[in-house]
Amino acid sequence: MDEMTIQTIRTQPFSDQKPGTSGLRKKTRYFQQPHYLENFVQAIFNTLESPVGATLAVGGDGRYFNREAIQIILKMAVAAGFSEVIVGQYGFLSTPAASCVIRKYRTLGGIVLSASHNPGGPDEDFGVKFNAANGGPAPEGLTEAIYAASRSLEQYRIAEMADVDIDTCGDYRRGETRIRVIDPVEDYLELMRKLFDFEKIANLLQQPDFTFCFDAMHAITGIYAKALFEQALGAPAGTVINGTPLPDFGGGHPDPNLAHAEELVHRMFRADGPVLGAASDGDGDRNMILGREFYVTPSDSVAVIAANATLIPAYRKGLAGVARSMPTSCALDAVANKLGLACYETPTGWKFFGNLLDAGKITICGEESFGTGSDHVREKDGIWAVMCWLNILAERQQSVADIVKAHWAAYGRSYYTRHDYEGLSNEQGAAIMLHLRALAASSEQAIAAVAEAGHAIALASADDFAYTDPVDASVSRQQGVRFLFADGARVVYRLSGTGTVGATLRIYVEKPEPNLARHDEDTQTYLADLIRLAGHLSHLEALSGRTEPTVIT
Ligand code: G16
Repeated sequence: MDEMTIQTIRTQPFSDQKPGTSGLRKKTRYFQQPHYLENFVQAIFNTLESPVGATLAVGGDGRYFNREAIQIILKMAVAAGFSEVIVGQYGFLSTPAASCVIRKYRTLGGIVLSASHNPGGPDEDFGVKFNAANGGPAPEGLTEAIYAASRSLEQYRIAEMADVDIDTCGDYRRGETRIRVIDPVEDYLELMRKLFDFEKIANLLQQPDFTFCFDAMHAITGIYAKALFEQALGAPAGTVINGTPLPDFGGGHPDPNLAHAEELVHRMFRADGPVLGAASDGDGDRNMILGREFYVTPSDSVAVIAANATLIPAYRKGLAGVARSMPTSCALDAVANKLGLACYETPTGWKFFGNLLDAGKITICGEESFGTGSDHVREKDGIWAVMCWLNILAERQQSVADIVKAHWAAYGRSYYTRHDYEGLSNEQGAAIMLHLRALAASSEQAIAAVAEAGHAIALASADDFAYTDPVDASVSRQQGVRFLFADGARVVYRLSGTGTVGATLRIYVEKPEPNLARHDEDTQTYLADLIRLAGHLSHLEALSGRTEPTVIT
């Protein structure tokens, strides 16, 4: 056995290591400053009950600084006494694949390096998340404990050892620790085989009139999509575009929405475009689904998947229940109502689904922020969502648009949009939320503000969303201010928890439309009155000087 020298490095605590909606995200250079990453990793290790003798999973989305960060984490994991560390080859593991690996090998948890859909590069973003033994994002209690540990940290421990060859699969010994470099795709592929009808999907993908385009946006899903769609399922080579993961995502913004997945959108919105289009984000947990000249909102996507779940082998026996985050549209509720399923409404953040999934209360869940998933892992899963659509298309042999329109006819359509105001100062963001909270707290003032804006429909209620977890009774407050109207319409406001500079205000606007004759209207036009009202209620222009959103989804 090699003798390992463990160094104890004295350090100062950083006061800003509080994880956001999904882990700690900062500018890459900020993460690269001396001791910053090390402090946070040590804070995680100090919070775990017993790293000694346990197994840890490590991987990331391949963005700039991924490789260097992994070597640091390996050295610190050796110093912490883990008996085994499982790391994806090249340092790759998509977020859902990391969740799959943590669950399959029953590790104590995993460190996933990603800033998700945020751009990567020396001047862009980097991030570190810790996932617990269930494979899911650390719940709030754990992130709070990590933050508390980071604030009093005076030293960290790191092994003096040669870098591990993470480009070659195999076992490496460092002191008492075995480091296993594994194929990042294999375990995930095996899981997909258990869930879906590979034969039917392969037949669909080989039909001459079925065309499919998957945009990996130069990010991590390229390796998964090529192995799954092109190799295992026989889709023609070239089905996966932008399929090589690059440290800077080719200079792009790896966020699968209509604004950023430009190449895919360009291919899909033409009369001879592919039948199905899909994209995933930096770390592979988000997805966007498109049909030929047709956009499926994430809120509709999860509703359609839930409504058709019994066509998919893994869900043939039906669903235990479903869940959506509060700002996500109520399309899923309509499905749950009709099918007699429980539908839970959680705060934004995948971590809130973890308890419901672990307790067997829900099978499928989703968020407006391009996240869809099920109990197969404890993260949202972009490739899984695409596989659901492929399986449903293979069974129904209809176009994406026809499936969604039939869905609206059966369950009603919920017109839905999100307007983002990026790049506000923290003060502007805080002022807008402060004003909205006060307004929601006084029904008299809220009713007056609605009337002043000339809105004809009565305000039914307004509040700042608070959530009591039905499993552990923990309470999360201030999760978004909502104004609910008598016709079922909603306007919701919250600040993003995933940005790295300033504040981003998100305004979510929704209105259910049961009348089939009104299902073919333009979303922004249909919702124009509510969008105007949303600006008025928030005093947006007065408090931020803004009149137009930066991104509309
Ligand atoms: C993260 C969380 C999601 C959440 C999203 C929205 O996504 O995992 O559950 O819905 O952030 O974040 P924001 O606070 O910006 O609205 P990801 O893909 O960035 O990990």
